[in-house]
Amino acid sequence: MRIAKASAAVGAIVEDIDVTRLDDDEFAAIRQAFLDHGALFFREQTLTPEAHIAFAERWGAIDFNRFFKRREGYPEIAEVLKEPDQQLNIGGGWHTDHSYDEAPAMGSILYALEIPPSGGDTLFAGMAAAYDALDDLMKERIKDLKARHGNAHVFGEESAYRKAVGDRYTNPDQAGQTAVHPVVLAHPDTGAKGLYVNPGFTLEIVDMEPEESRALLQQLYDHIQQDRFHHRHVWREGDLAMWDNRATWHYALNDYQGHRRYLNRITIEGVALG
Ligand SMILES: O=C(O)CCC(=O)C(=O)O
Ligand SMILES: [Fe+2]
Repeated sequence: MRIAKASAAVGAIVEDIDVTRLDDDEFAAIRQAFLDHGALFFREQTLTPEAHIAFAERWGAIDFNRFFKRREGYPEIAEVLKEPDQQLNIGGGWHTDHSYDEAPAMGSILYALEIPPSGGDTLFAGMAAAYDALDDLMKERIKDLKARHGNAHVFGEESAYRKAVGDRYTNPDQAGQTAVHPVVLAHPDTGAKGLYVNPGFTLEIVDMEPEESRALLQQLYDHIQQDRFHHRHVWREGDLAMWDNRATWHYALNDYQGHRRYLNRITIEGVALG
């Protein structure tokens, strides 16, 4: 097994390993790499849905996503799909999965079944590196702040985006819950500090005037959006990507109109943050 850093701020590429046959030592090394790098990219995996589920279960209980269409016969698996005639993709903006939940999914495990001939890369951003690079004044300003996250604007009945995504999303009636989390998160496993707000689901800073809240969030987003905190994953079929939702953002680029892109995602349960 070879593990190599993918970029300065986030991710590692793992080669020469079959995730369906990891012994306990190899799994422990992979778990450590996951905590160190925030995202792992395994090349050349051949996974049945059963093997994908079995690998996911080594990390913890599966968090059954309620808004993505599920793979037929496998409720554990969410389909991340764009057909050639569809315009909108899923995850086409910076976000982290499930931050609207009280106990957001710890990680997401995404397996590439069909990748367009070019395009369809996914960007990742490292939240610990972004936090570390803030100046002391900003660190002081945000250290005790909390933010509210929600999902109605994405998955709810009234969401124009959900309507445009069509039947790839389900259960709009179950959208609407919100959750409050620290803006600066001490990672539940490593204690490393990272930013935990995202453009996809963060609604506002709690107890702050809307104008000021918007401006502060935008300032943090502008900071995180610098290339130096990113890794761009260029997918191959058979890639398995796994990211820590408490330590990263991701963004699926939508630059492959007319082609099919199909991946399977399993999310792993996380803990309440705070
Ligand atoms: O399609 C991708 O690369 C990622 C989509 C996404 O946001 C997700 O699966 O959580
Ligand atoms: Fe996502």
